[in-house]
Amino acid sequence: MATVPQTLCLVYTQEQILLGMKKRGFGAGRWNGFGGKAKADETPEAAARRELLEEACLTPLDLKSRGVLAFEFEGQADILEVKLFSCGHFNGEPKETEEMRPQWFALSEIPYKEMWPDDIFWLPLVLQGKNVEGKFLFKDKDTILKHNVKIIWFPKYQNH
Ligand code: 95L
Repeated sequence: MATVPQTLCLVYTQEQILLGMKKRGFGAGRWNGFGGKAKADETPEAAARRELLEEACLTPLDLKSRGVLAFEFEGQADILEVKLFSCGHFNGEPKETEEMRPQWFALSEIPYKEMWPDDIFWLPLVLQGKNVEGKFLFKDKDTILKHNVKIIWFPKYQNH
């Protein structure tokens, strides 16, 4: 039984969110945030920056820590511990890579039905400015058996 450290970065503005269509590997065919496995000796922040550059060709200018999500899959010993980040300003232009095809979506038109099924439980909270701590037990990649999401930080003021 091991905890696998991962990162996930949500790139969004007041109007839009950038998602990537995963072209291969785990989660292929779904609109994802940008992220992946942290390397040994790499801080979560460094891993999040590296993955955003590798997967979308963007350098974040205001990376913020937004909480943590734990994913357990039935019958698998490993638990994915995903450190969540967000970014609203970046250098570069979103560019398609081997892994991801990036596309902007209006915040009112997020394609939840083509995303991981846990997203609906926590992404709206993150987009409201809240930081979250979530735990999810999956039966398979389409089926959530148990979920729990807590708000760990709530903004007093919205800084626009
Ligand atoms: N925007 N959300 C994601 O990109 C996302 C959401 N949930 C997941 C659950 C398990 C997993 F292995 C990956 C994801 C994931 N990338």
